[in-house]
Amino acid sequence: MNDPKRYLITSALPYANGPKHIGHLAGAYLPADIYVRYLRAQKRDVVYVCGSDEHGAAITIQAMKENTTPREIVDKYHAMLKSNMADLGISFDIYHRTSEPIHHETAQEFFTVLNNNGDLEQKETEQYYDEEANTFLADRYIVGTCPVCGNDNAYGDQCEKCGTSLSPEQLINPRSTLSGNAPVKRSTTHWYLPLNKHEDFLRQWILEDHKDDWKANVVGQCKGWIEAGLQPRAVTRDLDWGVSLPGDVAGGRGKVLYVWFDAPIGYISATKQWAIDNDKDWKLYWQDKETKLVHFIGKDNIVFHCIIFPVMLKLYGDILPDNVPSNEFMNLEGDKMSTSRGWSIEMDDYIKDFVKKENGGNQLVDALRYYLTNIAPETKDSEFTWKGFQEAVNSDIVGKFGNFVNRSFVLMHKLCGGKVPAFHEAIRDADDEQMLAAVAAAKKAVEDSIEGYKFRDALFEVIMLSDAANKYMQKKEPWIVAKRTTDNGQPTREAQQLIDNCIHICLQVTANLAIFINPFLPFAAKKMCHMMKVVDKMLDWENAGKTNLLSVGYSLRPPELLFRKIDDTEVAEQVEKLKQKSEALKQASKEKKMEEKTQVSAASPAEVEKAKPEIQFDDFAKIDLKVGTIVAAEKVEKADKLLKLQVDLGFETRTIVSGIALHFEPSTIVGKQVTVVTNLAPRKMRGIESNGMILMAEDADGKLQFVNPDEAVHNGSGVS
Ligand code: B3M
Ligand code: ZN
Repeated sequence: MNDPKRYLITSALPYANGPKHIGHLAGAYLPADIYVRYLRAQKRDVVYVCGSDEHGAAITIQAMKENTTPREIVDKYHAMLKSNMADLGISFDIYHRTSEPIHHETAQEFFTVLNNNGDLEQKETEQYYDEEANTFLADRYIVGTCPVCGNDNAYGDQCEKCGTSLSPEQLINPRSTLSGNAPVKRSTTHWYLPLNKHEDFLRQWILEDHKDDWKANVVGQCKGWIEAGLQPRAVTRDLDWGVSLPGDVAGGRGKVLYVWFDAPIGYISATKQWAIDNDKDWKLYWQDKETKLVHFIGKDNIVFHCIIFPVMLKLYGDILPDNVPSNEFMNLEGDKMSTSRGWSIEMDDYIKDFVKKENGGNQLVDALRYYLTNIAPETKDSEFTWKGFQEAVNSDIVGKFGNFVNRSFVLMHKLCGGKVPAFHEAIRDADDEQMLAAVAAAKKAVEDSIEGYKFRDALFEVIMLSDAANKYMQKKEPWIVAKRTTDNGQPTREAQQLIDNCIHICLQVTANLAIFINPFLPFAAKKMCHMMKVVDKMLDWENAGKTNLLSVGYSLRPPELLFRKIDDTEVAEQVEKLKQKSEALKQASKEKKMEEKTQVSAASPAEVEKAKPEIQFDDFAKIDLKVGTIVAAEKVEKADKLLKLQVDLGFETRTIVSGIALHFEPSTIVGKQVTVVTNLAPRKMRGIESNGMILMAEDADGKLQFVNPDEAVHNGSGVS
C-alpha cells in the first residue's frame, strides 16, 4: 500500500513464561522498532503495539515447573519483558497484557460476533483425558513418541526435535505431563473455525495478491498449508486458565478460548487501551481501509498471522495485514538458540552484563542492535557468535562510523576554532561533489531498503556512507594541508579554505549520519545531536539528504565517545558463561530423565520390540540381577516422585533411589523382595547417590508392580 493514511505496527506478543533471548529480539522486535522509528521520523501517523501473551499451556506448564500459580508467573515475566524491551530501546506505544479485563472483553466480543454470525462450527469429539488429574489434556499436556523421528518427548501439537506439527492422536505411547499416566479418551464439545471454507479467499489474497510483495519464505509456507488442505481449527479448550467463553454461550462453561484465538486479538485490545490513554479512535486503526497493518513475527508464527488471524479479521470486518515480514531463526555459536537448553543469550542477561554494569551502557544497547541487524535472519537462518559481535562492533561502528564522527569533531576543534567553517564555493572540487552525491544516494537507498523490510541492507548503506566519508577525509588530509603555513605559523588563506571545505562537508555528512542511524541506533543519534547542539527535531526525515543542516559559524561541543570496543576478555567470558550454563542444564535434565527412567523401568512389550535393537547373550550377561529385600523406605525431600530405599542384598545393604513415590507409600513396601540391577553405575539424584535400579512391571493402566520371585528366596540370589 503506497502512502497510507496511518500505520498500525505489531510485534508478536511474547509468552510471559520466562526470559526471552536475543534471537526473539532480532526476529520480531528490533526490525519492527527500526521500521517504526523511521516512520515516526517521517512524521507518519503510526502506532506500535505489543504486549505479553499471558494465556495458554506455556504459562500453566511454567507455573507447574516453578511450583506456583499462573498469575504469579505472568506477573513476574510480564514485568521482566516490559523492562527488558524498554532497556533495549524497543519503542512500543503500548506494551499491554492479555490478562487485562479489556482484552478478555474484546476477545469474548470477537468470539460472540463470529459465533452469532454462524461463522464457527460446534463439534463433539473424543479427546485425551487424565483421570488422575481429572482434566482434559490440551496439546502441550500430552507427550509421547514422535511418529516421524522417534523423539520420545514430542508434544501433542509439535515435535520440537524434527519440527513436525502433530495432533495428540498421532503420538505413540502418549502420556500426560500432569500425572505421567496414559490418558484415556472422553468426549467433549468445541468450537471450530472452518478454515476450509476460506480457501478461495486465502489463495487469492496470499498466493495472488501478495505473491510479489510478501517475503518468499512467508508465501512459501502459506502455500504449503493451503496445498495440504485446510482443516477446521478448534478455537476453544477445556482449561481453567485463559479467556473464558462468554457467559451466554450454551455449553461454554469450563471452557476457554484457545490461546492462538485470543492472543492476536491482543493487538486489538492493546490498540484500544492506547486509544483510551491518548484520546484517539481505535477503530480507525483496525477498520479504515487506509490503515496499513504490518505484523512483525518469527517464522514459527506464520500460519497464525497469515492464515488463521486474517480469516478471523475478515469475518469480523477488520482490515487485513498489508505485510507480514517474518524472519528465519538466529542460531548461536553453532547450535540452535534455546532457553530451555541454556544455549541462549537472554535479553535480561545481556542487559545485566553489558548495559547496567556500565555508565552510559546505552552504547552497548546500540552495539547489540547493530550486530543483530547486521546478521538479521531476513532470508535464511543466521548465526550469532561473540567473536562476530566483537568484530562487527569494533570494525564497523567503532572503526568506521564512530571514528569518522570523532575525527570530524576533533579536526573542527583543532583547525576551525570549534565552529562550523564556511564552504567556499569557488574551490568546490570533484571529491566534494562525489561526497555530497553519496549522501543523496544513501538517503534513497536507506529509504528503499527500509520500506522493503530489508533492514540489514539499509544499515549497510549507512555504514558504507561513513566509510566513504572516512576515505574522503583521508584523501583531503586537512591535518597535512594545515602545515602549509605563513610566517606567523597559521595556515595560508588557500590552505584554510581547503580545510574549511573538507570539515564543512564532513560535519554536514555527520548530521546526515545521525538522521540515517537514528532508527537503528537511537542512542548514538541522540548523543550526536547533543554534540552538534541541535534539538532532536533535526533527526526528522525531511532533513535527510540536506547539506546545510549545521549553520556556518555555529559552535559545536567537543566529541564524545559514541561506541566502545569489545575486548577479548569480554568475548571469552561470555563464551565460557554460555558453556557453563548449558552444561548445568544438561546435567539437571539428565538427572530428571534418570528419575523418569527409574519410575518406569519396565517398558511395555510393544515398545521394546519397536524401540530396542536385538542384543547378543553377552550383552545380557553383563547385567548383574539379584534379589534383595527393601529394609527401609522414605520420601526424598522436594522430589515428589522419588523414594530413597535401603535394599538388603545379602552381601551388603545398598541405597537405591527409585521414582515410584507416586505409586507406593513408603511404609507399605518395607519387607518386600525386589529384583535389582546391581552393577549399574552409581547415579546422583537430588544429591543422593543411587547404587542400582529396581525392576518394575507396568500394565496398560500405568499400575506398577515389583518383579519378584513367587516365593521368598535368600537375599543376594542371582536372577538369570
Ligand atoms: N506468544 C507465540 C510465540 O511467542 C505467541 C505469539 C503470539 S502473537 C499474537 O512464539
Ligand atoms: Zn519428531
